[in-house]
Amino acid sequence: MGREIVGLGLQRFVKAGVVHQIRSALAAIMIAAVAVVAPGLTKPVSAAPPSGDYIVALKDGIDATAFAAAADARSGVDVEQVYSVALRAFHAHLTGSAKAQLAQDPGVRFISSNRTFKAFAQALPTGVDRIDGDRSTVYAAGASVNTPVAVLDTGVTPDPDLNVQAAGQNCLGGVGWSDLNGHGTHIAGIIGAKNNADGVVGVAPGAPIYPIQVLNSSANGSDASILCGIEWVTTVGKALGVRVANLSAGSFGDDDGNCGMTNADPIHLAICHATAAGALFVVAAGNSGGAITLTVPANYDEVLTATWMTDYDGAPSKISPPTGCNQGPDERASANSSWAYDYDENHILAAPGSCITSTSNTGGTMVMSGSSMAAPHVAGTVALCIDRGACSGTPADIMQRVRTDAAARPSTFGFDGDPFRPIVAQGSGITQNYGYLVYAGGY
Ligand SMILES: [Ca+2]
Ligand SMILES: [Ca+2]
Ligand SMILES: [Ca+2]
Ligand SMILES: [Ca+2]
Repeated sequence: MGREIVGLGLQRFVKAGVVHQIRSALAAIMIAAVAVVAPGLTKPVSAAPPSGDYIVALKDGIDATAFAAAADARSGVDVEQVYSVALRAFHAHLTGSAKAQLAQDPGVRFISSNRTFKAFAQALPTGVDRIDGDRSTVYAAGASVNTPVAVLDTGVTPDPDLNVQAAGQNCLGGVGWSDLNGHGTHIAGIIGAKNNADGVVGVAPGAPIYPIQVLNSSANGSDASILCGIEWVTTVGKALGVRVANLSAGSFGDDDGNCGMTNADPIHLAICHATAAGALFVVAAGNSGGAITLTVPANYDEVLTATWMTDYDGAPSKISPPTGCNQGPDERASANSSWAYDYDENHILAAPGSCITSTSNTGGTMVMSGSSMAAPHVAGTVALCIDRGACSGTPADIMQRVRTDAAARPSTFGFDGDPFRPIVAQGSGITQNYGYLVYAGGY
């Protein structure tokens, strides 16, 4: 029924795809010959497989693998994946009655719908220069960063300009983590492209990149795949020294201020556990143009959220948009970037996200825009800060160190929308907080 992927701490149920087809075929046969009893079948086969897609979160102390196995043996329950470390939970397809039964089980904390997560990029098109990655000690020495970063995204395609590690994880039920979209490879390049004659240079040049494929070729994922990625960070990633994870994707949801235990949010619970285990999650604010209040994980206080500002020339000067890529005025918060109300301003920073050139999954470079591109500028800065010994302590300590260093820059370093020149919505008078521009030049 279940198979443990050795060394990964993940129990994956080998059922998605093939077994479902077999079961459907079996169901068809049984419908054709109603009187036939299938000996040895411990689980009744229903005519239609359970269609409800859920995350079942379990209470502390419950053995998730054993619980999921027992649940899977019941009618109307198809377990797909089990999580034991970042949180105790499993991903399953359930019928309505099976869900109602499970909800009554004393071992169940909550059952939530398996939401869709989408990447925050636009398939359009000199951020490292703008945040002064070119002034870091590593860059000046032509050296490399040794602090690894997990990229939870569409995968990362190996490229001579990237230090992609052999270890990774496919959280979509497939094999390998090559990037068929381009989003993940582009992000990896912003974080850690090598300081050499080729391609581009990242904020943390040469940083080891662990590709964790949680988004498909259309850059969509779900609670289930994201949970698998967080589980990797908390288990294998932790053993490999991964303390920074980039997640440029999100979904609709609230921050309950209680790690998801009040509003049944498995991603929040898992991120709280992963953060307590030492990993800082750097996430994209989103491209809604509105507040991050309704976007997870951007609204969680435990993560470092990157808003998106526009810079075209790698400098605080204001120039016209380049040919073929107009993302609004230079040196302003993007009108499409999500922003924070005052109560969320203590876990945000801004970074360039417009018309960013980085590594392409098909070789060479490509241009992309979005808060997806802002987050890796911040994640790279965090890796650089840890690598140079300026950042230490808990994820919260590290987050506040890079925020404090950004805030210490003179106002001339910043942009329209930062705390020196806030953008206040006309009419409502609400301040749209984007945070200070992240600064990599001091490490
Ligand atoms: Ca510069
Ligand atoms: Ca390079
Ligand atoms: Ca919040
Ligand atoms: Ca500029």
